[in-house]
Amino acid sequence: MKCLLPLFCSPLLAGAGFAQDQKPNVITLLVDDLGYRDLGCYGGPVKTPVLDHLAAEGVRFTDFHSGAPTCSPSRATFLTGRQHRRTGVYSVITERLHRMHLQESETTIAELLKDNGYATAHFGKWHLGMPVHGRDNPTPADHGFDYWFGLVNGPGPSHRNPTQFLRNGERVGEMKGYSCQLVVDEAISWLDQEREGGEPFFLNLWFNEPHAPIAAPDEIVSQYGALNNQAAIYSGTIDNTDRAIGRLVARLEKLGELNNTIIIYSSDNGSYRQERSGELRGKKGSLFEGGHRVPGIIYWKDGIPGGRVEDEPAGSVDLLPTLCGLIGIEKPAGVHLDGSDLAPLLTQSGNFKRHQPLFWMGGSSMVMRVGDHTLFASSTAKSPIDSKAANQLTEQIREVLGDDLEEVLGGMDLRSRLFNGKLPHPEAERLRNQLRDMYYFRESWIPELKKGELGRVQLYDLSKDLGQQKDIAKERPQLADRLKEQAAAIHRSVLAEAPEWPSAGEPKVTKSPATNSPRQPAATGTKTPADPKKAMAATLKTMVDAGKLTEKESMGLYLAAFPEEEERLKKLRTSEDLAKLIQSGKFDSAPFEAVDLALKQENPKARGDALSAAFGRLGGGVGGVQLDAVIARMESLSEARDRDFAINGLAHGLVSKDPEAALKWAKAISEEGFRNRVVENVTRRIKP
Ligand SMILES: [Ca+2]
Repeated sequence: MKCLLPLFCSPLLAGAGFAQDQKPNVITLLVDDLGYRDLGCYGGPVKTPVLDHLAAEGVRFTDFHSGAPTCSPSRATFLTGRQHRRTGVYSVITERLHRMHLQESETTIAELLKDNGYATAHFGKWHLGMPVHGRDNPTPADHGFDYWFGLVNGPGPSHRNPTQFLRNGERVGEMKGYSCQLVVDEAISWLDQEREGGEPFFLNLWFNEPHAPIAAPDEIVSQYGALNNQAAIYSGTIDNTDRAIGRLVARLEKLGELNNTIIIYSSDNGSYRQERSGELRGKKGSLFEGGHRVPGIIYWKDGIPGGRVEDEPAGSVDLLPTLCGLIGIEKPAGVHLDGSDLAPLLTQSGNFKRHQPLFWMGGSSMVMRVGDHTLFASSTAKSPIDSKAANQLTEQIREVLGDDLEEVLGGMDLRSRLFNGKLPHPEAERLRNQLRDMYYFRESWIPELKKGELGRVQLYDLSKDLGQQKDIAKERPQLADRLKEQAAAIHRSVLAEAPEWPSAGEPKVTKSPATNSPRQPAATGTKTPADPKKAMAATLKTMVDAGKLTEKESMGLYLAAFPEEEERLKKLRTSEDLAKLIQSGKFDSAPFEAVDLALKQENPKARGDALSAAFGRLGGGVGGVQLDAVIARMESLSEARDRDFAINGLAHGLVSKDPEAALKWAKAISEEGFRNRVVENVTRRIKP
């Protein structure tokens, strides 16, 4: 990193702000799930010399906040300067379940800058809705980006050799390297080749790192611990991203653009690793500080006096109005902006005054920040989440993971682990998906949410209690009441403007899915096709759309029933999970041979996967094997654990063969013990 030092040594040019003839370029760098105590300059354990230098030469905020404690809503606020619910984004978006997306009517930073003569480009994760799963969602191009190289959400299968990138809507295919480096490669190549000379540019780089599933080069990970240590890999992804940003900064300098570029760095929410929130309470997903207090660095050599640490509370909600202030352009007309213009603070050219308190919303709760105080208020809207059922599912997952639990957790608590990355165990992963679906926001809940008023409150004084341990609402009733009234007015204003989305249970197909959607073996139309393959595909598609199966499960079931389809589907090369299944060779032998093959596996996970797959195939009726013979083979398994996998696979197979008849078949099993367990498993699959 020594080569970077000279970059930061040029003297501050005359006068701060507004004096440039040439409008400044803008680069926003957003990382995914990085916590308050990750970066070197924020007292974290990761070596981040590039960001440390940007912070040292710019303004480093100590009290900076993402727009929400989770991805999609935070990103909606980042681009619009508005509370995400006003923009249509209530919660994390999954197109499979949701119609919601960043509404096309919103004015984004990209549109604003484009209207003011900027060339605009987006690189990396999007997660604001894409035209996949039959949705008719706008793309980054519809939100003001001339060029985009992006992702619906994750890079798949991890940060290493990602497969999910799209370039201007076209699938790119598997790429070699790490996501952060590829995102920067593309940005550099855009700078070198795509932009027309002369006009200022806006680059929006939204990195995947350090969101799970994680991967970083061994030589970097080894600086933080063992190569299989999750915390070390996590740190490695942040270090790797710092190096990638270093390459971009170096290129800007080479192009002579660095000093007149506003560079903004932040994270979309807190870390999923509690220790990386430092002394803050909560982490990703929480409305406590650990969920949304994140690094915030703003650098502009020519326009912002640097070398400052700023304690004023601020956040990514302020970015759009701040860019308007710094560049000297008009804010979008007729739009309520929740953020304030930080330019007077940054350029030291006047007094900064926030026009409305910072606040965050999630589920049916709201948090507002005024001075040193944070007020928590829960809405009277009734939550649709069945927490008892959720707890039961969590316990089931714990049981299924058994002895593998510690390894799977990798130092995280179970609940956090369940919301961050797949589980390397088919039954546990199925249960995890079921649990996750329970927590997904349901658009059908919006009318109830809109009816809700603010109810119970908690009050914390951050000046004395940064860890938010002591609720002082009862000690300071007048303050609590006054703040609650203020919060209630904001709450009403947001929900009055927030759009309603029709429930997504009946997907409306108005546009072909984009090329990144794993091409499912699905038929369209409502008529039941006569072809058994198409019929099964249609049934599976319905179950996936209804959230009863994951895509991976549906693909596995389809192949279990029609193994001859492997070659054809392999050629499509559209699903990493499918490729993995095929490469495993589990479907390449006859059903009973596959069982024998599975039992030769010593690795417990591989053995379980293979047994599940083999019995799935048998249950799906491959080779016309009678159910009695399948049960006999299952009974002959001596290990209880093996039988569990077999039962799970068989239930899969039965449901795949004919979801309607699966229960009947299961009930026809003569051996009582197995019958009960298969029936229970089948029932869970068809009525989650
Ligand atoms: Ca995130």
